[in-house]
Amino acid sequence: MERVYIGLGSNLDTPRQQLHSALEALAQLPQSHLACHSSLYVSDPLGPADQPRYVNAVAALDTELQPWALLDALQRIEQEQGRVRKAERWGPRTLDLDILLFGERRIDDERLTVPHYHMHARPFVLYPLAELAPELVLADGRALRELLAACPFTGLERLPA
Ligand code: A4P
Ligand code: MG
Repeated sequence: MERVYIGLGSNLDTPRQQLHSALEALAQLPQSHLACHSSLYVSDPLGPADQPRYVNAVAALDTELQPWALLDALQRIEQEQGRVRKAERWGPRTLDLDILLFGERRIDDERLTVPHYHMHARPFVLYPLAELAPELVLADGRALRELLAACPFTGLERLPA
């Protein structure tokens, strides 16, 4: 079993409902156990500003799946929830599921970059992750606490449970 952290994001078609459905789908994954998830956060869009605000969260999954099998499963969930991949980078989406961390592994191939390349400076990733694992230290030795200290809680709003 390895502990995986998954970032969830949506800014189209009732984003909160998208995240709740995605969490239910994560709980159904084979060879896996959904351990817990953070609160939901409303966040200002990073990238093109002419898109709705996002709802973001982080989930902790314990899994026997290999990273690429997990990625397949996450992309299937995105598809089932109506994700249409567009050319525009960082554009609006019904559901985005990113593998943030996969145990201590470091992966860099044509399909997967783990740790996720932008997580270190994104408040909508770091603050929810800190709810689940405040003492976390990344494989590169950086402590989550240090990353948080350099990442102001701005453009972010934690939703009540
Ligand atoms: N891929 C590589 N590494 C990973 C990984 N660790 N987890 C590859 C998941 N996928 C990974 O993904 C493109 C390819 O990345 C996949 O085919 C997979 O093989 P995608 O989901 O089709 O593309 P994307 O998400 O549009 O691109 P990208 O660059 O991953 O965007 P981000 O970084 O996910 O940003 N603002 C707020 N407030 N909240 C957000 O959640 N999200 C984005 C998307 C922009 N602005 C945002 C938010
Ligand atoms: Mg993505």
